[in-house]
Amino acid sequence: MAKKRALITGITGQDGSYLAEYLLEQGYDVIGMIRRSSTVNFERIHHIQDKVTLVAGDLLDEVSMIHLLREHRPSEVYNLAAQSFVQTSFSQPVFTGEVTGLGVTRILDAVRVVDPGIRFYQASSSEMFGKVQAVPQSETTPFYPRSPYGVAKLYGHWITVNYRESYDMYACSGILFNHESPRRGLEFVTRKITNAVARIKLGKDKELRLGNLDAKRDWGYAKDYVRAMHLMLQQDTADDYVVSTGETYSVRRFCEIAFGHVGLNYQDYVVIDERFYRPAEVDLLVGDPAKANKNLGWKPEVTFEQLVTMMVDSDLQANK
Ligand code: NAP
Ligand code: G4F
Repeated sequence: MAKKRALITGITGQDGSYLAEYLLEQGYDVIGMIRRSSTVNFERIHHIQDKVTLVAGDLLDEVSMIHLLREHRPSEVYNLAAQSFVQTSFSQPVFTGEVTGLGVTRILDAVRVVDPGIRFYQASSSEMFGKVQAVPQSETTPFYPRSPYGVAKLYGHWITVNYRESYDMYACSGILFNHESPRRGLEFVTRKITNAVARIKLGKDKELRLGNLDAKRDWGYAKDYVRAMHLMLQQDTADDYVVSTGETYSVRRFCEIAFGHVGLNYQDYVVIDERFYRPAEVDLLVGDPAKANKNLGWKPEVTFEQLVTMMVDSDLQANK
């Protein structure tokens, strides 16, 4: 049987790197789309760089994607690329709309033009639930985004549904709740905390400045979540799925466990800093993963506590 071939946009990101590893394990040819920059940023994929094909393209440029789809002919496309940091979306709302919102139309349309038979995954987000209209949130919960990022993701979600319904394309939207790992960017709160815990423990820093400690998130492990992305594209019919753990914890609780893991009390080190508050906050996210569980047979394997301690241990090693 011919090898399956997948294109991943955002392969240099946290999820892209785990998904590439997973698809290689499943026997896929993996094509990774990277955008041009003056320096390479392959830290997350350097260990698999010789096993994947990296090609230049940008979500801002539909022509680049038409060319690379024509040349590489993937059977599956995973659109993970985005301006993904919520805080930045408040200071760069138009750019975020261009990449995270309209970028989805550009790649979907490139797929439609080149081969509408290509299966398509869109990285949608629990940020779309924003000011939540129900607890827990499921595929039928109404959306109410609270940031330019959330609004852009909502556009990406609906355009994916629209292309599925208009052109009979196999296009899925995965509504993923927060997922973290030792490869998480340092600007996101989990990695910011675990990196600071390591540096404080090693005597390199004295304090950690954070914003809202009372925000609650449904945090899972990124490696578990990329399995769900792949499963969504292996079904008889395309559909949308919530992917989450079903548990929620505050940023404060994350701090407690992370500092506690190295024998410290977070209250001695965390300083509240207004700069890290957002103009509009998402107070509580907790997803209901029942549909993914039932239809895809998907379940997370790593618990919240295992996730926090894994990230602290990794940052202790990296900061030595
Ligand atoms: P990430 O680490 O921030 O990675 C984003 C990726 O997008 C990077 O590879 C980045 O490339 C690429 N990118 C940005 N702008 C681009 C452009 N104009 N053209 C091509 N590539 C571009 O994000 P992540 O955490 O892996 O998340 C993956 C996707 O899932 C994102 O769409 C995110 O919004 C969504 N999501 C994430 C979570 C989560 O908790 N992690 C939850 C729900 C949804 P560079 O390396 O060149 O910057
Ligand atoms: O780690 P965060 O920046 O993630 P956020 O905003 O939930 O977004 C992440 O998850 C989304 C899925 O729901 C993704 F779509 C998105 O791409 C991204 O991956 O912030 C989490 C919470 C927020 O409530 C924030 O206000 O932590 C709070 N927080 C408190 N102090 C902080 C800080 N967040 C950051 N980044 N930095 C702080 O100092």
